[in-house]
Amino acid sequence: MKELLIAALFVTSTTVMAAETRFDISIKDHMFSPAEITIPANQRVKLIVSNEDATPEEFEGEDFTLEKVIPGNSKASIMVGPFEPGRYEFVGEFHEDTAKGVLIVK
Ligand SMILES: [Cu+2]
Repeated sequence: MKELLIAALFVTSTTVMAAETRFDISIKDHMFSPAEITIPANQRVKLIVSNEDATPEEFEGEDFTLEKVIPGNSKASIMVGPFEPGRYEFVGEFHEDTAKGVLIVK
């Protein structure tokens, strides 16, 4: 778990270059939508994670190393990969009972 202050420095603008491979995920009622995202193997992709809840959430990889706190009502740009084909689970660490998701890498 990272300090909110530090994490806030990593929350970037959502301006995205057209050439980037980008996937949008939202958090609402402490659940990810979509909860399954299919991404291409062997390339770095950008996840735009929009936290629509008023409370902060921490996007945390279960099967990969990544932690980022997303303050309430804000968006974060998160780079993941490159991954081998497979399933890579992630959670919202602050609400792990409901905030679960998986990257399907093909
Ligand atoms: Cu953590």
